[in-house]
Amino acid sequence: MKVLYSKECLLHDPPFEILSGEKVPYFEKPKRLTIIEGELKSNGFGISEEVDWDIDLRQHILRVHSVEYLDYLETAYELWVREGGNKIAVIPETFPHVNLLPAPPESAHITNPFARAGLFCFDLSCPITKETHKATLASLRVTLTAAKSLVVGAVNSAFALCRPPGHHAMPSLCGGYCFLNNVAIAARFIQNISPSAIERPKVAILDIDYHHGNGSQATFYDDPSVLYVSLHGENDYPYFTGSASEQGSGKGKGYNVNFPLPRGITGDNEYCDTLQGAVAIVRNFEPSFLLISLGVDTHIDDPISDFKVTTSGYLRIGGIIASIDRPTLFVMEGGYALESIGKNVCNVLQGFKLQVEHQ
Ligand code: Q9C
Ligand code: ZN
Repeated sequence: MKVLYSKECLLHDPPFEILSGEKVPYFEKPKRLTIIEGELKSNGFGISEEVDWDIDLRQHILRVHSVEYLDYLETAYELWVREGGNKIAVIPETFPHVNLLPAPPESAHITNPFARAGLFCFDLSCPITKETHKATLASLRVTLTAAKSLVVGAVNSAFALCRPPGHHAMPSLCGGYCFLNNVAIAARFIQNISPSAIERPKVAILDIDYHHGNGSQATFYDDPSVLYVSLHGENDYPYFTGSASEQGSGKGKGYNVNFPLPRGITGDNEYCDTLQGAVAIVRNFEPSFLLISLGVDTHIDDPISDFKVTTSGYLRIGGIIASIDRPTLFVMEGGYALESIGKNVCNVLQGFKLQVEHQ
């Protein structure tokens, strides 16, 4: 298991977010990463900070995100401050709600930085600070470096220890602490750098973050070459996606599978039973590569989520994922219980390793 990490991921550090109408300290903190790093180190995992500077991020980002959105992420902070916005961070104040509009907005013509803050974002959990984009690019570089080592066959499994996370980020929207969709970009990256012998290798994304990965789902909704399977809290954030009836469209019909699970009562046994079913679907797809959106916000102590998975439950979860038996890239997503986040992530990887050695 190769673990990739970059200190630049720590640069994104907004002081607050608005949660349930309250101004609270930002949950998606840099400390999450340093705690996990420490725990992995004390459990014998080697951690590499050798990111691959040859990877042209822009080219790969633009396979998933729009050029207008990338331009927004690059310039939002500067233009916002220049127009008198607060120096701490860009935070939207108006959203182009569908019922507010006579017609869809022509984003290229909307230049007011306050309007753009709402145009390219769907909630209040993505403040853009001066350093946000630098950290976002570092997070993606960590992910793609790890993906590359899988594709070239240097390793059979890797973990991208990175933040900000990605699975809520849409082609032209940030939201849910996410700016660039690391896993989605990695899926396209893998398909494009794989040796031409295998035409467009099939990639499966298994999303075990507590929240539905609306951005990953949207990116591949009509694409049968990328299977998206998610387990998540039913009717919880991001609220408008994640039902079992969302199964893909056109050629992609059947290649999007959602498992919403009940809030408040889903513990290790219920979770692992459903995960076994999800894993059977992934195996049946016969992907060349497996990407795991690894969130540990399913933990019983998570402050913003509502499942009851225990720290030892993550050992089982890792083992079940290993039974898919494909080259596997874990990419860090959510998880906000700081006292247990290190052990929880470590247990997924340990459970995976133990099962791999066993089979
Ligand atoms: N009551 C990830 O885990 N606020 N993002 C939700 C719920 C945003 C979570 C409020 C949560 C985003 C990557
Ligand atoms: Zn989450």
